[in-house]
Amino acid sequence: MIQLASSVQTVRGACGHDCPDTCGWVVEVRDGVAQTLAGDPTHPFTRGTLCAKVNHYLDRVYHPDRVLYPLKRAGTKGEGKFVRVSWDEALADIASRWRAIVDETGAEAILPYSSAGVQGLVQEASLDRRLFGSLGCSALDRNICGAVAAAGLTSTIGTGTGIDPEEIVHSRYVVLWGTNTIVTNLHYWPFVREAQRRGARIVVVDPIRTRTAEAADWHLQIRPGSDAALALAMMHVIIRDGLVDRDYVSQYAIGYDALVDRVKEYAPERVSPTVGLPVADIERFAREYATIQPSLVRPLIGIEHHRHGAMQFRTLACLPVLIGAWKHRGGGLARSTHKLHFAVLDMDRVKMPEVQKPGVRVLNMRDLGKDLCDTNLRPPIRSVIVYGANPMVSMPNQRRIREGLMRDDLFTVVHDLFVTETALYADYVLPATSQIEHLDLSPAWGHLYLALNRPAIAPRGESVSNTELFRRLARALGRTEDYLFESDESMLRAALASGHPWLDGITYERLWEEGHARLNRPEGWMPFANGGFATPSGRAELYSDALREAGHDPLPWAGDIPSNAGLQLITGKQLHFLNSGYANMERHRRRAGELFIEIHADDAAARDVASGDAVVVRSENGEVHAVCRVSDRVRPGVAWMPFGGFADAAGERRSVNALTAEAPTDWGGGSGLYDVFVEVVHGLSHSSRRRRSGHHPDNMAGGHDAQGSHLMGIENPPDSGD
Ligand SMILES: Nc1nc2c(c(=O)[nH]1)N[C@H]1C(S)=C(S)[C@@H](COP(=O)(O)OP(=O)(O)OC[C@H]3O[C@@H](n4cnc5c(=O)[nH]c(N)nc54)[C@H](O)[C@@H]3O)O[C@H]1N2
Ligand SMILES: Nc1nc2c(c(=O)[nH]1)N[C@H]1C(S)=C(S)[C@@H](COP(=O)(O)OP(=O)(O)OC[C@H]3O[C@@H](n4cnc5c(=O)[nH]c(N)nc54)[C@H](O)[C@@H]3O)O[C@H]1N2
Ligand SMILES: [Mo]
Repeated sequence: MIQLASSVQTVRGACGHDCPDTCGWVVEVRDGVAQTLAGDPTHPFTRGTLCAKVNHYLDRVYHPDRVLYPLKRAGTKGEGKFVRVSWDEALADIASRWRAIVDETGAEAILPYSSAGVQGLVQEASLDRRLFGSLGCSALDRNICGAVAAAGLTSTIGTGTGIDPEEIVHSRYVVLWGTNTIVTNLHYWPFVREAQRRGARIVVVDPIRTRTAEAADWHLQIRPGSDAALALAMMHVIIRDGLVDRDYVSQYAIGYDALVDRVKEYAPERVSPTVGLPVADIERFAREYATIQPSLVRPLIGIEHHRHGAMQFRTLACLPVLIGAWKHRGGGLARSTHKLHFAVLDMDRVKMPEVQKPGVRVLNMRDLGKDLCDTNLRPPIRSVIVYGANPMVSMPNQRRIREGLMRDDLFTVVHDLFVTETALYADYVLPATSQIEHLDLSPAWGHLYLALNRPAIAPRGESVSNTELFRRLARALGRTEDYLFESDESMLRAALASGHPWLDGITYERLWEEGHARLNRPEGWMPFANGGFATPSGRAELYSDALREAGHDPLPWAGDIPSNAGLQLITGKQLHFLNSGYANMERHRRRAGELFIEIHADDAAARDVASGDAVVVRSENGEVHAVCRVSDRVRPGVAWMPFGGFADAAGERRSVNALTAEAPTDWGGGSGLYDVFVEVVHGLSHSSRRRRSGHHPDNMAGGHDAQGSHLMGIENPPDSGD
């Protein structure tokens, strides 16, 4: 620690939120109390600024509603009445309930349910995998985010990642394809701007005119779910006009001739109504993309939440192959860097697959409601422990999840910092530490900097980190194996000791001193400049036997694009919330405003609703109350609602996932969250719900939250929202 004054210390850490930026931060602590938390100016990605949420992270740490002690349910499930109990009492009760379940129905009746609420090497997934894995509990397919994108890309290029995203500055044509960089990946924006400054054209493909689309050089407002059709039309033009890199394709790809046949069906004239773009735009986009090199496709996850999500990503991945974009520095495709970190760290040493019982059943996280309510499931789920996740808000079919969590015979434990929408249904709520109260190593999915998160203050109240919780549970269950009690530091050191050259010189001690280090990717690293795709054939697979064998179309395909009488509802990330988080904080709720739905003027007129009207939004699965916003950010036939932990206007904490269904994707195990169609009708208290004006539609930062926005290269910070 750097000693500033006798009792003031500064401690470096890293943000643990589920976000590609994984910012480095510096916490100033006086007498054991954190005074300030600011972006680390030495971190090349963070550049000294945080974001509209984490600027207020200390308000979360010291929030009066923090759960500081174990709580036991005192009312009915969902009612939110709890009493404080000791850790000993809670642990003893949980252990005895679990022992009984294991004896009666086997450990598979217990479902550990976690997501990426805390991202980090040991807090996200380590001792839990060892404990629950060795008990033989049901395993969880954690595929709601990124897995479908990765699976789709992998079928074409053998990986879900691509070039180092920082290489974008060498690109001359950048396609932000289904990603809202300014809102979800803010610290990447300066790199996009730098590319633009050096002459790159920035194109956004998104059905919504997001802040990012507004800031780009060109916005292609595509129909949702039709990206593969657009990519196929581009390939049609590229092939028709002789813009294929024949050398690259013949050396490093397979299936070219089959692709040529396939794209014949996708002439721009035919595709235009499907994608909702003029023929001239498709032609121009294809030609610019192919001829202005290096060109870069940058998707994150927006496209994957559709029933053909994997096929869409697989199809996108054909584009840079066809034009040989991988040969140019800054060219190709750049998506999550998750794999680059986790491939070099020794993750087996952390998760210890060898102690995990093989052959246990695997349940998909998106199916939580379905599985909890399934009376035919053998064994039934009799207990669920939720940590780092808030499925009542974030998983599809909220009504069914609630129905499941209401079951009298379900024993539910939730470990979190707050009594979340999910924790309301718990038998026990156990207090979790915040990121400034525990140790972790923080790999990033948006860049190559690996950071060490050092605890800056002691755990508040009786809160414990995830790893400490699992040690306590193991002890309460009478387990004695050393591997269940390994310290955080020991696991982190072991993970760093993989011997991988990209980790050379990146030691625990160095990270302790410097806070972060960039993986040693070689200067000018271009993973596929000379082929080397990790597919079954070793080449980029424009035609895939593996897909054919798995029962999918072996060639890129547009999919059957959903259509329906209603409005297709896209729900997306927003500035003031981090997934379900921050909705419990007054200032963030105020800035985000009431739950709203944006629809186009034509659709509003057809339904006789106007901006400010209270409306009920209905799908086949459920309904939520919202305020109507008539907006030209959306195209006719498409509606947008913000995803997050809102209390809906009826005050029932219904989230947008009250409208969605479990609907699996083609492959990759995700959910077609955005394939839902809704209707909008007048709500009850119509006149009383006239909206205040002044909220920017994209929840863009303003006022104090815009702090540092000039550094991010965002001009004209919009209105403040309050
Ligand atoms: N402020 C903030 N930042 C966040 C988060 C947050 O909640 N708040 N969440 C974090 C998480 S967990 C994630 S995964 C990332 C996600 O980061 P992104 O992938 O950038 O964000 P999303 O909002 O999921 O989707 C991106 C865009 O995809 C568009 N989209 C939807 N359907 C389609 C389609 O069919 N085609 C095309 N072309 N575009 C489509 C949406 O309109 C949206 O603008 O953000 C992270 N960062
Ligand atoms: N309709 C719709 N649904 C979506 C999406 C969408 O765009 N639209 N996006 C999807 C995506 S991309 C994602 S990633 C998921 C996110 O879904 P979740 O992962 O369920 O959402 P989070 O809000 O990130 O939940 C994290 C929880 O972890 C808690 N937490 C934070 N730190 C710790 C810790 O150290 N220990 C413990 N025990 N708990 C901690 C937080 O307080 C919070 O309650 O939602 C998905 N659902
Ligand atoms: Mo996500």
